[in-house]
Amino acid sequence: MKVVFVVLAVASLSGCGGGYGATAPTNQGVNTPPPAGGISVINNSFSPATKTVAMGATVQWAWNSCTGDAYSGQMCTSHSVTFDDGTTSPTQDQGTFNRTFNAAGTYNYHCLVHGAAMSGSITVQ
Ligand SMILES: [Cu+2]
Repeated sequence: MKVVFVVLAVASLSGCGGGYGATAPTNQGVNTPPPAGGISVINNSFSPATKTVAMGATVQWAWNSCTGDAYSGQMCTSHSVTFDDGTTSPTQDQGTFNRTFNAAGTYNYHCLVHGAAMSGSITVQ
């Protein structure tokens, strides 16, 4: 028993020394915090859901829809930012999307995957 224990301990030590991330899951997700004034895409809502910006402003949505960790595995849920006027982000489970607003008005959007239950609006003044 003692010999087996020592062998296992050495094996796990060499595993740690084999290079950081060498055994990490390949589908590890990446959450992206939104920049100041940006909007977080979470499960299953936009935060903040309503926002007012000045004409000419660029708004960034950042996907934060991955849960879990590197040990148990991460689950990343797909969402989109799809405006009523047809402008849309890809349906994606991580990353960002930017839109610049050059005309005043209210721009309603929702997630193609989750429908009206996951919606928001940008008011441009
Ligand atoms: Cu969604």
